[in-house]
Amino acid sequence: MSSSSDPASNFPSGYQPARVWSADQPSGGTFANINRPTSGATHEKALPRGRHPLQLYSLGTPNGQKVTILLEELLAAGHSGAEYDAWRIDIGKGEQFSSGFVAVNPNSKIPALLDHSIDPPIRVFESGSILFYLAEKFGAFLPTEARARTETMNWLMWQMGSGPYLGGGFGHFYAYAPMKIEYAINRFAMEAKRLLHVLDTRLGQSEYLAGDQYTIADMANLTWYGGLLEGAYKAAEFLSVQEYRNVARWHALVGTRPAVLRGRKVNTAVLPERHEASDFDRAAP
Ligand SMILES: N[C@@H](CCC(=O)N[C@@H](CS)C(=O)NCC(=O)O)C(=O)O
Repeated sequence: MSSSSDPASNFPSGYQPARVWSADQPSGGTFANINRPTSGATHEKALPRGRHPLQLYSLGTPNGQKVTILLEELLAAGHSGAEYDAWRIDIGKGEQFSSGFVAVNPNSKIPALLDHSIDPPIRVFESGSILFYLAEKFGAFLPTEARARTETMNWLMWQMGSGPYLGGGFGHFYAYAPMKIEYAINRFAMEAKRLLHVLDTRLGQSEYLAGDQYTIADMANLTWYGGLLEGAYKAAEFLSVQEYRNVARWHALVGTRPAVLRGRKVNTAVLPERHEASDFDRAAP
């Protein structure tokens, strides 16, 4: 007899899960064709290398933009050692599964960074780890005083933990999934709005997330939550994003910084690769 706690009790008609899942089950939808249930390289290919010590392998998505925002902010603040080459990794074509990329990030996701200023080079993966690494390396956008530093890391880790609910949960089921599932959309819309409210409440207490200083925590959160205000997943009306006044204030403050605007262009269609500051002059508007 089935019960509400029995997972077999409520499947759509015609669908009975196999006793043991296998990868040939149809899933469809955006990104389905590049997914596998295993990790590792699918093909041999070395990564390109430019002339700067920092080599970034990325794409202009919210996770990628966090890093290029920080690099542009570092350069704007006079840290010339933050010059970088940003190579575009086309995740739709499976470039994250090349042997070169996997050696830098065994998780096959952008962004990934190689720092050649140290021999042998240091690899850095996970966008939060890259932000922390660069902020520490250059002593910028990460306060040294314990309370502000910890608050920065709190909000950075909060973003890293909540991002998958926003993107992989809400964004996936609302915008990308090939069939719209009411239960999934309601579950993750609830969570997306709860997260927006957490952010809005915090930004009602201080100018920036960590207090009175602009930090890597703002950069990490801007591309995701600012992105929602800008219409990510075409969900601004659905989530009533205009309700979050403090988020809107912060978005206007941080999102219009020249370095932020530059960083958000890198590895997108308007500027597929970035090797020099002058590349922005040639970027499509
Ligand atoms: N937790 C990771 C997530 C990175 C991530 O999900 N990257 C996506 C693009 S935003 C990706 O590379 N997807 C390719 C794939 O799933 O194969 C981070 O913050 O760096």
